[in-house]
Amino acid sequence: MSSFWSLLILLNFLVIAVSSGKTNGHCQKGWTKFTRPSGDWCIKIFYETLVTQPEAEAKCQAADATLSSFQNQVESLWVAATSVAHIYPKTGSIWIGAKRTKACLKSQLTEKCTRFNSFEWTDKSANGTDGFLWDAREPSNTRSIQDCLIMTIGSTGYVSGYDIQVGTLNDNKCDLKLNSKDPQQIQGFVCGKPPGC
Ligand SMILES: [Ca+2]
Repeated sequence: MSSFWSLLILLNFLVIAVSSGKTNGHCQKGWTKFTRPSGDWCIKIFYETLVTQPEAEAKCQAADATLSSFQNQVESLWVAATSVAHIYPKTGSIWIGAKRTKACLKSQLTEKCTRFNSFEWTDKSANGTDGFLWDAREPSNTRSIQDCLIMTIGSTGYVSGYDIQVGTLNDNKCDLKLNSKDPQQIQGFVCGKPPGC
């Protein structure tokens, strides 16, 4: 675990170094800048339990933002590291901006519906598939109702009771509400917006 934490601390410094460099626009205080092929993007994690995905999206929009997608694993690692440091020693999940594609509604993983086309980013900024770091058995689309996306958060490799690796993605139902004793309970959501908004 010590090397895990060292990596996360290093990554945080790296992101701070990158985000404090010269760029086109500035993110508001409390938002962290990432540079994407489509332009700069500001991300902030909000911590709140018992929010559904539509509620999280509405809360992001109230901050002139939207649920943030992941351009790549620098962004997803940063979200994993920052949120685990905030909720530790608790574990849980964070909503991110992605939806099951129309073509793969009701579908489990097949030759046609893969890890790279079963979901699409919704923040209108991220593109490609580098940000899809799935748990080994996800997206499972259990009971064919898992149309939204969470990242599993924790410091122990796997969240207790669930065989899901921390820092990886898992599809789940959009109105997911787990009680406070559930190790996978929603602990927050990631919002994103362009600089200057
Ligand atoms: Ca799942």
